[in-house]
Amino acid sequence: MTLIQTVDIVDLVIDGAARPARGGARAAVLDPATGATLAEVAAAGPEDVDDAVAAARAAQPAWSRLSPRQRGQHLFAVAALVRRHADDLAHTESLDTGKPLAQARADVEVTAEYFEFYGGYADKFYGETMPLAGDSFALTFREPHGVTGHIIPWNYPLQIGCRTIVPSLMVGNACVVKPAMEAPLSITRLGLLALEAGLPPGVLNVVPGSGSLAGAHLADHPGIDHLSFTGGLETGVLVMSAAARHVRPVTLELGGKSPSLVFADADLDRATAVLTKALIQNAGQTCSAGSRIVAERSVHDELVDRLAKAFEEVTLGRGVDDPDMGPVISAAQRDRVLGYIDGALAAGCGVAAGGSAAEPAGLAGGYFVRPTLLVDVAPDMAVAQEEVFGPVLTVLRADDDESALAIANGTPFGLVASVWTSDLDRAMHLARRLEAGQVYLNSYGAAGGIGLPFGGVKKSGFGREKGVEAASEYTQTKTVVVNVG
Ligand code: TXE
Repeated sequence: MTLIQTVDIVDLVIDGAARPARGGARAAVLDPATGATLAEVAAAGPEDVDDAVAAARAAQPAWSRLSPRQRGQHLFAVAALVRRHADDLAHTESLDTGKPLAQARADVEVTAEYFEFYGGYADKFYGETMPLAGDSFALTFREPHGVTGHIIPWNYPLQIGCRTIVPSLMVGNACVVKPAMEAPLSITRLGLLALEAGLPPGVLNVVPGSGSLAGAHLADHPGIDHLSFTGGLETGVLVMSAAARHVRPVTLELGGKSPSLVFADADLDRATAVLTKALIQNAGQTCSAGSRIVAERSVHDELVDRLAKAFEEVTLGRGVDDPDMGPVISAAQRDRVLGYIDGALAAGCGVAAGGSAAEPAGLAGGYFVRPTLLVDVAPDMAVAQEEVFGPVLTVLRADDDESALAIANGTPFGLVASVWTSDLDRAMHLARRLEAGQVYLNSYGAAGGIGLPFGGVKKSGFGREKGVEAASEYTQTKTVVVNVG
């Protein structure tokens, strides 16, 4: 496998083979740092999705009849190949998404770890036995759904893709994966690597295609038994509506507006460094980005000064040159982000750093936005309520714990939150009352490690990914009652 240097041709991966779309459709994949074409990728139409679902249905029974240990060994084999091709995969991910190479390398490391984590867990995922009256008892089996559909976004194709694909494979499902057309390259390569590692044909099919065509067809497909979706709120509602027509379970991860509560007794050096990273990681295009700060009034100005200084020092550039921050994914996303900034300014917010598009030297065609710090933000403004999905951090003031909590919980979302204080009682009280799937105390992690259950409350979605919990998400429990009397 060679590094992508020039325009590459990328095919669909269906039933163990790479092939063009049946209708021959292709779409250009752009380098977000330059606007130049990176690759021509096959664009799956409904008939290709049908093929992928049929291949998965045919392959799934034999895959599920392997012993858990055998499936685990397959996953370890994929992990080894991912590690062997780590440089290439990271380079591809960085080019395709625009993210700094160091972040792409971390994504590839996590990708390998997903295969290792679930490879190791495969033969340790048990059902239960329950004593009943007399000599009777019951036992539970954790059975795979069958064929699972995975609609994944462009911000972390490998990481988010594998977060859903690998536990599903582990328990014996076969997968049909629909990557986003903005960044389909790494996950398509992963599909080929999995075959090279010996995964049986049809067990993992990858069909990049447009959301409205391939995505919608997959979401509404009668041959899918479970759907996992990570993306925007409106699209998530469409996907869930399609699933409802088939009475089919879904796992939805729909982003957030994750708050960080910073109190006067916090370690501001640490908070500034970590919260800057929590925002600029992947140019703010992270579902769990720390995109809102709720600062205690007495520490607000000092925190803003520190953050503004840190933001001004952030280097922008092409991902593969490993700056602090790369471009956003597309011209449309840049315009959406700038639109939020303009709207905030019109509503009376101030700008403490950034506030505009950027043009790093030699990258005139790229989609860059300077890290932006918005102050004097009211809790009900759009920029404080909606997911901007770009490098924009809003800072709000709070008078005390209760008002900080009310602001933090006062959006439709609830994915991640953090609390910065040296008072452990306060930290734990707030952790219990924050409406979020994950809470970090004096730290912040974009979803944390693989072992930590991850997912949202409220409109951030439902279902838990990662950790041992994800295995339950991809199985159904069958209870068998035995009367031996
Ligand atoms: O997302 P979409 P978009 C949020 C973020 C961003 C906004 C819009 O706020 O600004 O969504 O981004 C597929 N049926 N997140 O438009 O459309 C699509 O092809 C089935 C948060 O890119 O949700 C892609 O594979 N599928 C987020 C996937 O859905 C459809 C990550 C996500 O794209 C479809 C990305 C349809 N009708 C965006 N339409 C996170 N939670 O990390 C599109 N898709």
